[in-house]
Amino acid sequence: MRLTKVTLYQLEMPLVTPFRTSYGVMENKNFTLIEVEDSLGYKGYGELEAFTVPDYTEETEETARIILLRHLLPLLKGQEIQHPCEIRSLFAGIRGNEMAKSAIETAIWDLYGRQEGKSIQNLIGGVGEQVPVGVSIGIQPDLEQLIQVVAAYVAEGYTRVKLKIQPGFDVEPIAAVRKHFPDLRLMADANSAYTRLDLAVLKALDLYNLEMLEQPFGVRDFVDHAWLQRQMVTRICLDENIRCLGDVQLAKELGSCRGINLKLSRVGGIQEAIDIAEYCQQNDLLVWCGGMLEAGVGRAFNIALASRAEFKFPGDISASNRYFKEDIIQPEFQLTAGTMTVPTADGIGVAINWSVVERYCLEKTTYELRSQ
Ligand code: OSB
Ligand code: MG
Repeated sequence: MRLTKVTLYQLEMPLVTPFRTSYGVMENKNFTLIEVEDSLGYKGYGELEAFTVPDYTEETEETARIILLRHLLPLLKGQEIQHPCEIRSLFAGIRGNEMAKSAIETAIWDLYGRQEGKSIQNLIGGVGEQVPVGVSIGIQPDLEQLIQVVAAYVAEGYTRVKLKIQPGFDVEPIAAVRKHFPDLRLMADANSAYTRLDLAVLKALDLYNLEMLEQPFGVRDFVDHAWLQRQMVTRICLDENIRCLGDVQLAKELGSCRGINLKLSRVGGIQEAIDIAEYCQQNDLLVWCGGMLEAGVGRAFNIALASRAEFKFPGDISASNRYFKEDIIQPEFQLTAGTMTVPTADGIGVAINWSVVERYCLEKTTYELRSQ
């Protein structure tokens, strides 16, 4: 394929409920929908998932758009692409900026799938019709509301619940949820809010039969996480630390964790995500699919990825209506008996709902890739 044009749709979509983590509160999902087009007229779609504020990772939706327009798209000019697996090496000279890379890499996978008449699931080696999923729940104003929110998601059928924690909202909420839901598959995500000084609080979480404790320490703290894992029974899982396969290998060698939250946008795209999944499988790390509050296009890639055999734990992949009043795709993703159905049509297997895109679009930018 030879790409001719890339269109960026900058969107702002209100979340149905604000999402609070230890970083702060998100009320909208600001992201860019990427459309790539080739010389035969085929199109493909990807999402740029970087958040508005550089707290979760260094990239923001703005910086990632700049990297994309000034540094990544120019590398595609005049390129004859045989297969999307070539994109990673094409971008290798640009350091970091994984979410910018992933946005365009995934869009090219979608275009390739549509051209070849194959689904993303099929192209990347996924199997099965359904993937079991969980839900990630933001920090709530009080314990009563927390229990209500958990009860509502459990009633909907989510098979695993992740609670956001932070200093002052940790052992108590976990204990309360565990008391109300003795058999629930439960885990906690601290989003880097703790340090070594909080050992007593973190060790207290060992009492609640948690599936995992996600990212208690800072994003470079491989050594501190290893120190903590040696003292905790609960499986530690890394999220923010993991940007590439090398980070996973480092974590494994040091013993920093026993689980990996894998987000393809955080590791630069599908190719790197597959390598990480394979490494985790071979090295006894529990790998599972995380989320970035994606809209439908990003979600479609996550579902396809989570259908690979290495993924044996329910992902942070909830239904469209858990995030948005209306999604940018048709049909929307729905929860069926605690699972999401993997699309089987060409590419991501869902159509763009253009009236929704138009409603939430703040700005549209077109980039021409024709070489002359
Ligand atoms: O740490 O996984 C995280 C959302 C925003 C920032 C960080 C995280 C999250 C989630 C969302 O947990 C999971 C989802 O998309 O449902
Ligand atoms: Mg996390």
